[in-house]
Amino acid sequence: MKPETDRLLEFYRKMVLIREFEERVKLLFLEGIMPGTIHQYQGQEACAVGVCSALKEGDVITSTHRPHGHCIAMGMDIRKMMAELFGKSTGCCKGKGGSMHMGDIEKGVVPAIAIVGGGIPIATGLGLAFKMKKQDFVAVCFMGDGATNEGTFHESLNMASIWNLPVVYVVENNLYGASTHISLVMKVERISERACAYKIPGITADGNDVLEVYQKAQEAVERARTGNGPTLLELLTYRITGHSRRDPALYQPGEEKKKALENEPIKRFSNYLTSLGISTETLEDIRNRVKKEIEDAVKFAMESPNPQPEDTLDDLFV
Ligand SMILES: Cc1ncc(C[n+]2csc(CCOP(=O)(O)OP(=O)(O)O)c2C)c(N)n1
Ligand SMILES: [Mg+2]
Repeated sequence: MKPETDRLLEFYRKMVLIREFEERVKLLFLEGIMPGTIHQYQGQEACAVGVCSALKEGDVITSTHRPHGHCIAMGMDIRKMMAELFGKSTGCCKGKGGSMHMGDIEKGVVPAIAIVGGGIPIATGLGLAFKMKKQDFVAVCFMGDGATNEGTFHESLNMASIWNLPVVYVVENNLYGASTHISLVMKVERISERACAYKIPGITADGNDVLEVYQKAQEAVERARTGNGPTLLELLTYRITGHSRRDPALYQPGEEKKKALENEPIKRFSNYLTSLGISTETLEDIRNRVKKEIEDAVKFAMESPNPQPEDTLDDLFV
C-alpha cells in the first residue's frame, strides 16, 4: 500500500481504537465491574489523533479529566491503560491514578490533571524548560472550552506569549462544560478570538475532520518548534456521550445531538476513505483487529494483581 494510504489508515485505526476502547469501558463501568469514575471521549477522536500525529519523539502533552483519547493517540499501551482503570498494579500508574491521572512520561504523556485548567501552567512550564535547555521540543496542552474561563488560562497564555514559548494550547470546544452550554459562560463567538489579547495566533478548525486538525496542528507545532511562539488552536467538536459516569446528557437538545451524530469524526473519515477507493472490508478488518486488541487488554487487566498495602507510599515522594 502507498505510504499516504498507510498514514490515513493509521489515523483511522487510532480513532477506532479510541472509540472501541471507550465503548468497552462504558460497558464494564455500567456493569459495575470497573471501579471509580470516567469521563469519556466518544465524538472527539479526530482532535487527539490529528494533534498527536503532528508530534515527534520528545514532545509532550498535558491532558485533562477526559484523557483516554489523548493517551491512545500518543501511543500508550492499552493493556496498561485498562489495568489502570481497574486499579491494578500493572496499570500505567501502578493502579494509583485511575482514569483521571493516566499517563506515561516515556510516551510523552504527563499524567493527566483533573483540575479544570490545571494542565495549562504545567504545559507552559514545560515549554519554558525546553526553551531554557535549548531543546527543540514542543508542549501541547489539551483543555476543554470550560478551562478557558479559568484565570490560569489567561496568565499562562500571557507568559507563553511574552517569552515566546514552544507551546500549542489546544481547546476542544465541545459546546459544554459538564451540563452548562458555552453560551451561558462566555460572550465571545470563537474561543480562538481570545488569542488576540496575547498577540498570538488564534486558529479555529473543524475538530471532527482529522485531516484538517492534523494540518492546523502541524502548522502550530512547526511555529513553536522554530522559535515562533505559542498558538491557541480551537477545535470545534462534540461529546456524543455523557459528561461522566451515568450522565444521560438530557440537556443536549435532540436536534443538536442528531446533527452531531451525522457529523461524527469516524463516520466522516470512513466515508472519505471509501471515496478514495479503500474497501469497506479493509476498514472492517481494522475494526475487528482493534476489538481483539481491546479484549486482550480487558483480560490482561482483570487477571492482573491488585497493588499491595505495603506499596502505598512507593513513587509518592522523590
Ligand atoms: C477547578 C475545577 N472546577 C470544577 C471541576 C469539576 N469539573 C470537572 S470537568 C468540568 C467541566 C469541564 O468542561 P470543559 O473544560 O469544557 O471540558 P469537557 O468536560 O467538556 O471536556 C467541571 C466543572 C474541576 N474538576 N476543577
Ligand atoms: Mg467542554
